[in-house]
Amino acid sequence: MVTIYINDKPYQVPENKTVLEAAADLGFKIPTLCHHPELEPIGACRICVVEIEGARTLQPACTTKVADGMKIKTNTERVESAVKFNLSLIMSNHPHECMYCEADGRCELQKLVHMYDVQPIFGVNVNIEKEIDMSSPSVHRDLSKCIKCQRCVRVCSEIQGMNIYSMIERGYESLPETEFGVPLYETDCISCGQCANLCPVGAIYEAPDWKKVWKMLNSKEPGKVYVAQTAPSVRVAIGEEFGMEPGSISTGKMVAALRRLGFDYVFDTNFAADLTIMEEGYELIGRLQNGGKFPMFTSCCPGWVNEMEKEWPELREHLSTAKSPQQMMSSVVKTYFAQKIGVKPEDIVMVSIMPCTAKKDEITRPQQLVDGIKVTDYVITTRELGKLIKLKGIPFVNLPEEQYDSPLGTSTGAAALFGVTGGVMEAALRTAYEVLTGEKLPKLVFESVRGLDGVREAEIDINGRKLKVAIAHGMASVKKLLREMKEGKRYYDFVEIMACLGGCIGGGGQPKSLDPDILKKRAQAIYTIDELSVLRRSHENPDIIKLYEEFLEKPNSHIAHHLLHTHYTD
Ligand code: HC1
Ligand code: SF4
Repeated sequence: MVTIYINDKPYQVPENKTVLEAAADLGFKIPTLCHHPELEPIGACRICVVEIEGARTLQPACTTKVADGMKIKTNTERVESAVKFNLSLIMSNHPHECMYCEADGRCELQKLVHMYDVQPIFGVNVNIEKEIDMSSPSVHRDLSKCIKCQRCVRVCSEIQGMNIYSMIERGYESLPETEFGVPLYETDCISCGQCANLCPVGAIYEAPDWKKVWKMLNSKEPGKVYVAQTAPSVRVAIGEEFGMEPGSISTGKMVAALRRLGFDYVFDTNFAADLTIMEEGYELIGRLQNGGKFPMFTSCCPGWVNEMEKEWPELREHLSTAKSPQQMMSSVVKTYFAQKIGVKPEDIVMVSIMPCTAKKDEITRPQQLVDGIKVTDYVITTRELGKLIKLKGIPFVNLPEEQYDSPLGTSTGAAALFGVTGGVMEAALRTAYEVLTGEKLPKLVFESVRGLDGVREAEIDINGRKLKVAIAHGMASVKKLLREMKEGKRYYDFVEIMACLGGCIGGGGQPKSLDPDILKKRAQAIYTIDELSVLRRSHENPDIIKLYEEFLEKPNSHIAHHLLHTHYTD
């Protein structure tokens, strides 16, 4: 520990901390813009400057380490006028289009400008003619709004290991660009949306499909049936859009809000996660009993599927052929459910609410069509749903709790786990173990697959066969694991991959957050949903059992393959 002085008062702090971290731990709020708790600090924006006794110039708190006896001032006039000056420099290079910007209301620059009452003293000098890159169905880029914080560059390289952007030009001309400036969709981008999630302004954002959904719900066509489905991790994050505590479980309010937005039916993607476990679990069981490609990889994360096709084509036959729960749900809705309510598949409009931008990309894949029909019509992110609810003036926090519609609304605790890294594995193991042994699991929770380490592994004994499993999340960790497997340093039977840190709870479409514990809080909420569930094994879901009896016959049947499985391309 060392002693530092903040605004003349002494404090004991750990010696390896930065001034920003130490101050935050002590409750001092230092403003930041380029800083993000997930990323290495670079001190680019100079918004977090503080006075340090003995230093000639103001120092950025994010890159300055504490030292014994250091005297720091965070609240002097000199500091405040430097912050204002730096903000007005940024403002002079940023369009003042807040009212119709995608980031309106959640823009970190907008908040700071308001807080410091900054005026545009240098005028506005922006080339707003810059073309917006809308090549990707997932992520759009309007670089006229870029404030050069480099968060997109850093998250894409440090956390995702993708290196899609690098800074070109210098000073105020500098911009995060793709190699040779090609449109994003022509690069190796996997559509994870992490760059959009960490962008503090509206320079990178999810493709705004909320506009289409808004228009559609405001002019509903007679004879059409409007259906929504909600992914496992949306319910533990959507509350943040309305100021609720991170980790709040808002399932019932979210269902109620979707009905008030105009959806005729609200179904639970978790139901389809149980269905995925049946299809993928039986695929694993089949490979174990009859032989097949090992290791087997999960296939529900579309960012991972994109990465596999682009960089690891030799693994194509190792991926489960099971479609993602999103696509299984939509396939079942436009066949089984359409028949039940007596409407044609083309008269159902299916909207998915997902924490993920790559889900927008997934639905454009030709091999996801069922009998020539696109099963999911629109994907909107958690943030976009928040926007729609606000636009409609729905009082989210005070809504009553409502239930999902039946029969595609029942789900188990195993399905809930899909929303967090390790969850698909845990859900699959619960079913694989009990089906293969014919016995109940002595302990339902697999502690060894839980946690937030980038790569985790476990060994599970099933009927004397030691099943070796691994879990990886955050594409940089995933790539490391795959490289080591390729070099023969690691061997597994079954591997779960999620492109984003934390799994879907950390998806690119989730509410933006600067809380360093955000993933832990959302993960805990997911585990709580599992613990509170009456049913905790996918194969015990009564509506899934009924679906097989009435329609799908059995897991991996011919019809199940037709509707619920896919293939991958080169
Ligand atoms: Fe996910 Fe999935 S868990 S991919 O992370 O398998 O997006 O939440 O919906 O499809 O169920 C995302 C989350 C989600 C699918 C499921
Ligand atoms: Fe990188 Fe993901 Fe952004 Fe693509 S979407 S540029 S892979 S962070």
